[in-house]
Amino acid sequence: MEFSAGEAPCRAAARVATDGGYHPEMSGHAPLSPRIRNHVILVVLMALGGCSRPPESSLKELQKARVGDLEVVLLSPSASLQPGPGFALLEFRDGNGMLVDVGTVRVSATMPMAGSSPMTGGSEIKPTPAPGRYEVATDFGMAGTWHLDVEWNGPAGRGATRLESRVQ
Ligand SMILES: [Cu+2]
Repeated sequence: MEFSAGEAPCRAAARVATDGGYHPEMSGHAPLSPRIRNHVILVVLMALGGCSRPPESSLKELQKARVGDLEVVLLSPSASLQPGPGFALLEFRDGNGMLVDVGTVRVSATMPMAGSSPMTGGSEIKPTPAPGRYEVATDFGMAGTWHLDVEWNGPAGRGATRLESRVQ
């Protein structure tokens, strides 16, 4: 949420767009493809809603889970997932932090509700040109702790894990 003093939010947004919004220290990772970068820019611009909210200067790692040799990482343009339609990235990495192609991935988003069946959220997943990196179109109906159940099946074998993430 930080941009330097005196820098107008709209200018900061332009800077995010130019940078592609990725941690420079995440070397060893393929940079976001132009298509995904545009998607991120679009989402950031939509999220700004006429530059009323400050942009994030990078994607944040929200959650990680280790399954065998694989690390499953949830990333977001903002410090947390947010209610309503949104955007996140899911990455599968090896022990050196390099992306790993895991083939077909499925994600389901549910929220346990006291006294009733779980609430279901949107979590449409699409592969990106970088094998091992997936974009997730999220849609959470309410704030709270959501479960993202992730399953994969492909070159790295078959596996599953659950990421618990705070939507706020
Ligand atoms: Cu709920």
